[in-house]
Amino acid sequence: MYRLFHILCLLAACLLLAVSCKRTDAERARILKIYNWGDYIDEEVLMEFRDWYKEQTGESIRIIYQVFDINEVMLTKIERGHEDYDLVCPSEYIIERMLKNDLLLPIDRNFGNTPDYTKNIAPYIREELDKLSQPGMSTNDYAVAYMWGTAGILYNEEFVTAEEASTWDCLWNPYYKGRILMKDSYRDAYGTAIIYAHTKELEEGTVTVEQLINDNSPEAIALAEKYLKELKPNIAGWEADFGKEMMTKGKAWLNLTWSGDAVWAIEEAEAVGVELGYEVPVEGSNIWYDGWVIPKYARNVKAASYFINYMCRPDIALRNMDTIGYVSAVASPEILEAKIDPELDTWSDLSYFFGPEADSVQVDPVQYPDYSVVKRCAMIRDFGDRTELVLEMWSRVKGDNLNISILILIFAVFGLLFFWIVYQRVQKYKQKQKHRRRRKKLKRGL
Ligand code: N2P
Repeated sequence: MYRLFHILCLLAACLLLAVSCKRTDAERARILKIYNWGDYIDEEVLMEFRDWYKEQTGESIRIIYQVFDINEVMLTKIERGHEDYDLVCPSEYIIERMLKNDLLLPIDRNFGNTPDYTKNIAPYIREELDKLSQPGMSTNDYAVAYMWGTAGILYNEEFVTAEEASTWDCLWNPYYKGRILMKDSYRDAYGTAIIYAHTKELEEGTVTVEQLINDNSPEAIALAEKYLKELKPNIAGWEADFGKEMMTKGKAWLNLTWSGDAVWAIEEAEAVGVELGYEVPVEGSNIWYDGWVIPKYARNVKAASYFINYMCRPDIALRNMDTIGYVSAVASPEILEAKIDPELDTWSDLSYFFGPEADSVQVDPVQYPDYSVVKRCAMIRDFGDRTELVLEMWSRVKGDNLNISILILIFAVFGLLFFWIVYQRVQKYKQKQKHRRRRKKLKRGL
């Protein structure tokens, strides 16, 4: 009887657990969990997704939105699988790593009656992302590009000329000591240092930017370290997102940053009478692509795919671009039309992105780089097992490891002190006990 009662209890517990899990799943199906870069979306666009999703699917959705500033921070979370994000927005080299490590789910483009807006992505970007494909896995089945851009130099025109900013050399110029900000992004720092170290070979045409920024041999890492350490006295800070503000306020004069942040900063600075410019140095630079992916641990893949599709609607892409300053990967005629500014006195060749009719258009060259700029840039690939070595070098340059050593030293000193105090107390206690025992013995003797 007692045994039967036990079995019944166990069955009831299992049933309860199953019901509660089901309920959690059903609850989770009404949530979309997004992990994106900070300042990387128009918040109204984000909120309006709920209504659009309801219109398209008849289902309600609640959004949980979290942000990061550094690719590697996001990657660690995804690799550990502690968070069940439905959507994340890594850069191309992280997408490559995620593909290699089988961390992603393919994107289901079966949108029922809803048009497939992902077809609006520029063929140029698809081709670039395709280079990251792994055996049996095409990147474009697992990632849809969101924003893209270049790494370059944002400069204050009052203190730096466009000519000076058009070569990486300015970053090493002691005249700018303490006036330079650098993105806290190891790949941009690495690429810049290695490109600058080979200025002569690049001029002679014996190496390409692509070869250089993807050379992760111990010699290349050591060379980048040497150059970055030489540059360090000039650096006022490694920034994730405060660079734009420091530049608009005139506190820093030069910032190695991304084109979209530059667009934003140039506009903000203009409003307060500060003139900022942006150059992609003549030696060449890094061109990057961020894309939406669905991690393996996602729990609402349907809403995630719909969100990706929504992001590719030309009107939505435009609103995002206007708010954040970055360039959408969507290349539809509406976007080109909206971006043409007849007051501009520069004409760019954007045929590589918008098609042949865009070979000479008046479009902001900071946002959309001219073809000549794109040609001198290259994409940084995943460094695989060598990533750790480059990250260690980056920590040595920034001095993070020094801080860790100091911390270890502090812990060691306090630890020793603690043990010494405990040891002293134990000794005192032992002595007291000894005295007590002796006194007792003496008393007994009397
Ligand atoms: C915006 C971050 C942009 C990411 N704050 C560039 N890869």
